[in-house]
Amino acid sequence: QSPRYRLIDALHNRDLTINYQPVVELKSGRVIGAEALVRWPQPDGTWLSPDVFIPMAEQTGTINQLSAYVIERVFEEMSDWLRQHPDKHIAINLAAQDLSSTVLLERLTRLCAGASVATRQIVIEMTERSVVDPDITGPILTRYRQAGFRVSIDDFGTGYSSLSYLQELEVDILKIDKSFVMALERKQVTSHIIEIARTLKLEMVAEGVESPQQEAWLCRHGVQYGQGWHYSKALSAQAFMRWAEENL
Ligand code: G
Ligand code: G
Ligand code: MN
Ligand code: NA
Repeated sequence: QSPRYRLIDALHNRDLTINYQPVVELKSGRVIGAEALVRWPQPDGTWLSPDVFIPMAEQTGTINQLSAYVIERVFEEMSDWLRQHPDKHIAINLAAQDLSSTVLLERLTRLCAGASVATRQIVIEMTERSVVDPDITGPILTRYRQAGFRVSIDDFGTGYSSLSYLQELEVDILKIDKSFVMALERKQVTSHIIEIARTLKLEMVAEGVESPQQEAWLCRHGVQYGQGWHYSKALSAQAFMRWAEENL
């Protein structure tokens, strides 16, 4: 069976699970939300990494189905929690192809309304590299923001965004890629990225925070939020909600 059909089967069987990695305010350690990360459990008990099957889904035209599934699961698992914590958010990763039409936007809007979750509690994450054609993606992102959703640029610094391009896109949040957080020896590049975010008045989330030293450096440089193994790895919905109760 081809990987494409295995994925379609897995979606029909609801085999894919969602883990939630806490996002915290760096200076207090308090949870502000989580990033939803999809996992594909295999028959032998291992997980297949999204780094492997997301590109495959993009290439075989199954990404829209996968993203719709992820969104649905997030609402099943997290809408009660979001309603109970109206100041917290869940970030959902979308691919470029998801942003070529308003189908998912309409779906998300309906899900929020049906679950009494505020649209600002859902953050759309898209990697910098997925904005292949800003002329198409830009207007759709604008529609998301008009509907109240927040938009975050993922893996920032690994693509080719220029300042003017970012200004045009009107995003809310920049996520500093973990490669920059890990290599704080390349402090100049990281400082530059932070400066760009500050200039554009964007919120910043640092990814891959693994040590108190990294946390202190980021705090000192004005980064407000972070996620990483220093706080928690990605957890099941139940485990995340327990973790969050301890870190409100
Ligand atoms: O959690 P992990 O480090 O294995 O994730 C690997 C990559 O897969 C990350 O870049 C993440 O953004 C991406 N990813 C995880 N879940 C999803 C998802 O539901 N949709 C999309 N498009 N990408 C995802
Ligand atoms: O969306 P994105 O590609 O950034 O997804 C986050 C990825 O980073 C996930 O694959 C997750 O497992 C991984 N990750 C999360 N926290 C850490 C961390 O502290 N260190 C490292 N090396 N990887 C992390
Ligand atoms: Mn992400
Ligand atoms: Na990333």
